[in-house]
Amino acid sequence: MLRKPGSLSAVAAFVAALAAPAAHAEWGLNMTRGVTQISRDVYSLHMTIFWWCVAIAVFVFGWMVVSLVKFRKSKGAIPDTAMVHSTKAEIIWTVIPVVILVILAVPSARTLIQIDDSSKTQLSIKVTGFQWKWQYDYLDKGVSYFSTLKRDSDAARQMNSGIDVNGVDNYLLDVDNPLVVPVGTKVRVLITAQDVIHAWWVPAFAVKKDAIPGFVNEAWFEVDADKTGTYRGQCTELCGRDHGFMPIVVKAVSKEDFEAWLKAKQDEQKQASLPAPATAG
Ligand SMILES: [Cu+2]
Repeated sequence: MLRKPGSLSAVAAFVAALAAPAAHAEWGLNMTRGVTQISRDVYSLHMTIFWWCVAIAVFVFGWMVVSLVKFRKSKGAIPDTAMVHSTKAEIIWTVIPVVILVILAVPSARTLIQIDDSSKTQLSIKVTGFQWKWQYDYLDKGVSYFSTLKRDSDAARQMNSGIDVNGVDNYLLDVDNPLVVPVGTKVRVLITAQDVIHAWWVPAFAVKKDAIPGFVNEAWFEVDADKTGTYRGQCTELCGRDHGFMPIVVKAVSKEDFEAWLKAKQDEQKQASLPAPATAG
């Protein structure tokens, strides 16, 4: 027996995971459905195209297998030398794929246009990638800060640290200062870098953009009004030694909570920029 024990159950689990949408999040086999309209559009596009591919594969391989079995040599099949060219067949196998491509191109183009439409944004944040951290700059709000891998993760990742990483919450996926955004608000992110190329990626928002020194790339997202929560991402452009240690954490909060947070942050940063009080003596 060549088959490894359990391989059948692995196949069954794989099929079950494909069939049950709820399993996707846990298994991470499929795309994230996300918490923005764009991310859901991207997901449904992905699924539509996936099922078209499945149908095409079933048809093409089905036809192939049937032909192989039905017209095999042992059954006395003789190669057809007369029909080496058929204009009719060529037209059919050209027109059908063209029609399928057009059917898929229309919703794809519509979504692409939406992804690029960063008009009427209500809040702009400049995101700058560094080796190996992120800087968030709330434009015209006077708030700017760095977001770095959280201390406990950083300590645990050190060679021979002796710390069990399983005991660290959100190991390598947590930061000291997360990006805070309001839900139900169209947020524009202007993405750039200071040293090498990084990429800012938050799967739940379907946002993934290169951060390139000297360039400003634009993206936007609007978290559903009822989807407050913490969303995580990572740098997705190999940017050097600590590429794996510059995660992204976005906290989506209610508009009121965001205003309160922004106010507190503005006061804190104003305070920090004041000259130090003269010491007595
Ligand atoms: Cu990076």
